[in-house]
Amino acid sequence: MTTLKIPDLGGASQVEIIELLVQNGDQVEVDQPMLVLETDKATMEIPAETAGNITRLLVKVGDKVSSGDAFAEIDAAATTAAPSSTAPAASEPPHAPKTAAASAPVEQASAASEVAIAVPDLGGGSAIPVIELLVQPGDEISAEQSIMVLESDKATMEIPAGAAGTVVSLAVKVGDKVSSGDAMLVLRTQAGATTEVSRSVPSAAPVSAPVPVAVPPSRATPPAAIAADVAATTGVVHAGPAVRKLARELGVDLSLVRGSGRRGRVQKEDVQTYVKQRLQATPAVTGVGIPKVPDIDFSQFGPVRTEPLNNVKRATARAMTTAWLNVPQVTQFDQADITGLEAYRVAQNQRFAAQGIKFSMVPFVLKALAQCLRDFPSFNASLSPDGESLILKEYVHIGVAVDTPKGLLVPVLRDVDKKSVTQITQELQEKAMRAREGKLPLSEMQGGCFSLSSLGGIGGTAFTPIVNPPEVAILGLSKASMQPVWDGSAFVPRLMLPLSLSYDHRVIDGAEAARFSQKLVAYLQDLRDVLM
Ligand code: CAO
Repeated sequence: MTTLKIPDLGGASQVEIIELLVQNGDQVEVDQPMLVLETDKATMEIPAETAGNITRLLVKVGDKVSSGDAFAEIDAAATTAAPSSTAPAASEPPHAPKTAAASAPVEQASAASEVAIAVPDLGGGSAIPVIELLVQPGDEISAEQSIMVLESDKATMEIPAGAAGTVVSLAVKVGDKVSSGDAMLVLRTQAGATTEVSRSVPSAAPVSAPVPVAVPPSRATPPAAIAADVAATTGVVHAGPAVRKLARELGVDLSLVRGSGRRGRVQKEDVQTYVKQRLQATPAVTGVGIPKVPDIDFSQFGPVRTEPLNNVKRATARAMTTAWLNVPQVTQFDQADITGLEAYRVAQNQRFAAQGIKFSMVPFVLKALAQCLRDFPSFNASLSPDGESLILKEYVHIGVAVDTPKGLLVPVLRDVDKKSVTQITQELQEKAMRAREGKLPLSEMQGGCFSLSSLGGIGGTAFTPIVNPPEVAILGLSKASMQPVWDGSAFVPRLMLPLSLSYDHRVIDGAEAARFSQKLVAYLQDLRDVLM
């Protein structure tokens, strides 16, 4: 029976056990990590010095241990594994980490107070990867504040600044491998401050050696206070090397994982739970995502020039991409016989000519549309962000697409159902004019329940307007034209207005859309129903 003892911890004592990596009855190999200890600034794994069967663990999570404390009894005879030639005998003191009280190499940048701070003595470890940076240029830091986290195969350690001041620049980035003496950062120290930084530094065991890294020595400022400061300002994650390795393998950002260990420490199970939750929350995806449009140098085919898109066009591009990717949409086409309505419109234009009011077909369509939105509340609605419910709106605000020199703008006409055709006409003309002059504030383009896009003044027989989410439908108008329509006994000339109704098929069924469209056709054929 061999008693395993905590090796030399480089002067630290009463270091907390935060994880047990083995249990009674486990067969362990030489160098296999058995415990994880953590101080405020360093995490270390305590490896088995002897292979064998664990007969009794003498410690539990939360216990505090010092060098020489017994932590397990092991039956070395119970293993067939030959002891590693590199492992020290159980009776021998383990390869102990060193704690160096070193004068960190510091280059004096100039007579000014900027100094280059170097990586301190790492106790023999070299080319150790930087896994986290804890400060950034502009940060005011104290001498004890940790600058970065290094992680070797066996330990994670935070490297303190060693001098107080303002971070001018960092000489390292995540992924770099650093050794003692490498430049770490440039610091602007206060005038008169010493440019040679003496400090105690954390020392580390050689990366390959099965020994813990040493704990950084005590500092003038209570370490707990420093750690709390750093955590509060940088969101430092507390996790052992094994957990960090697992997170890296799974591509998990540890800062997003909720730690269930003491002081929020992230455990292996937390990473596994996080991954499970993410997989459950992510809908099944097929295919390989959105393929990229090829990046082609068009100048190889002939002369080209590049013009930057203005803000309006860029915003439209973003909105259309969002709509296209999020909304499964269908377009329902229809035609409304507006022969009677057109005659009425012409008559009203003559009647109101003296007042300078000129009606186009759009305000009549808006009036009929507002009534349809009252009749079919699911068209006057939005899907909740989680897609689980429909938010039905008690108001009828309609956005009208306006073609402006800068691009497409959509002023919103409020309470269209409560306004007369004359009011709608005047408001639309006024808003369209301000939109074209670039004087329409954002507030007047918000709050729409439904959109109308009229290309009737330009031409075309039909088009497929794109739903403007979170709205669930949009109506497109094309150019009205005289068509021969069969009245039951003969073809008669009728003025037909093409309607294109695009809708979000997650919310609206095809039959519902056809009924909506037919109702609109009916209202436009006889607007008296709307007025009543
Ligand atoms: N059928 C036949 N003629 C039509 C018509 C239709 N559906 N719609 C409009 N017209 C006629 C008008 O009566 C007017 O004729 P007159 O000058 O002889 O009276 C002429 O076309 C021009 O109308 P207009 O476009 O100036 O005015 P409007 O009220 O019809 O439309 C507005 C207002 C703001 C919708 C429109 O000016 C506009 O900007 N349309 C473009 C919208 C757009 O770009 N949509 C695409 C968005 S991407 O989906």
